[in-house]
Amino acid sequence: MGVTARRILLASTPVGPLGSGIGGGVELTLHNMVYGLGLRGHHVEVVAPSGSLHVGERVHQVDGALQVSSQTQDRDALIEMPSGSVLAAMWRTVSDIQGEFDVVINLAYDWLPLYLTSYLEVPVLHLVSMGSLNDVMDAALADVAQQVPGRLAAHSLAQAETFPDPAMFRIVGNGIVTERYDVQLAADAGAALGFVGRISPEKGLEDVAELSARTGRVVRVWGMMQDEAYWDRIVAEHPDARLDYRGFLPTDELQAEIGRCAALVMTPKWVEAFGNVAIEAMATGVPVLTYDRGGPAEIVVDGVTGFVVPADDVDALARTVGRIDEIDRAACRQRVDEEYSSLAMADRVVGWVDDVVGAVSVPIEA
Ligand code: HBI
Repeated sequence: MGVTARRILLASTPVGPLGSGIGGGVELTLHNMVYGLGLRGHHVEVVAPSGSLHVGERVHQVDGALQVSSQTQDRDALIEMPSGSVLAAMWRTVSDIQGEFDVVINLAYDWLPLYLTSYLEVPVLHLVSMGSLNDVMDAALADVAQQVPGRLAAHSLAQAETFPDPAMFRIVGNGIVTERYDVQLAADAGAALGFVGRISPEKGLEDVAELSARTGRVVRVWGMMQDEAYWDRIVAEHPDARLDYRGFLPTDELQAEIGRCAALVMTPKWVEAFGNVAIEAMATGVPVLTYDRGGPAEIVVDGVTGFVVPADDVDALARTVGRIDEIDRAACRQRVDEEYSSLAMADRVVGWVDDVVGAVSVPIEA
């Protein structure tokens, strides 16, 4: 019997058009879901702010004022809806076309889609992209969990645990298009370490500088220079650190550069909901040295695909640098192929959809 073809509508983030990079990890997640679900024979369309790149069978491009990022809000921030809101217009489109779909999966970290969940005929699922940020969102998520259980998913247990009731969330991990990553089974002897992430305080670059100073290893740093003052302060405070800032690279170039590193270092100071860079590095065969905090600590298999040390313990991190050669780089890639490929993620998403939508919709011919 053929696989049941699902007609899936993905509602993107309202903070920026697809391809602008403003949506950060959500863009990577959406692209990967479209690719994996398409590979499995499902019909996927997207609703996104106008100016978005084409992706999937069709992108419904919606005009309107972009939403302010939740990350800039504090805990008691009120929900802001700009006049001419693109988010409101996106969900008017969702409502207009809902009859053509078996399910809508929302990727926006916003109040409106949550509130609309029980007012649409089509089942709406929410893949929550960040940890708990403010009280209004926490309450809206709790309302959805109470009204229609089973509709919320998170990328990692650590992310779910930032909310009052972690049990509200199904954990679905994440995935990347592994075909875009070339595994490099050997690094140059004494090769540099790598760091990938926005240059911003929550990424803990001061610990990376400390690590470089203690081990004498060069750390190549890739990422958008979001906070120049922060960077300058770190360089000034760590004269012995050997940090080699290499700017922001698109995925295809970045993966080739990461693949030449001896290991990727992750020193998150906040709870990363997932940590896509960990699976991107492992996909190129590169072990990951990370703090036991957030998503990366659930991705790295300690001693197999890298090492997990107590959070903020730079000494422990420095000791793992001397153990990098214990890791089989092929095992890093294998772990990604098994757990974090587009198909593995798509299968977890379809399993979630099946549990919510249940009955068969349109069988694909065998
Ligand atoms: N803020 N309001 C809002 N909505 C989003 O969907 C959103 C955001 N801030 C950041 C963000 N999405 C993504 O960059 C992260 O979820 C990865």
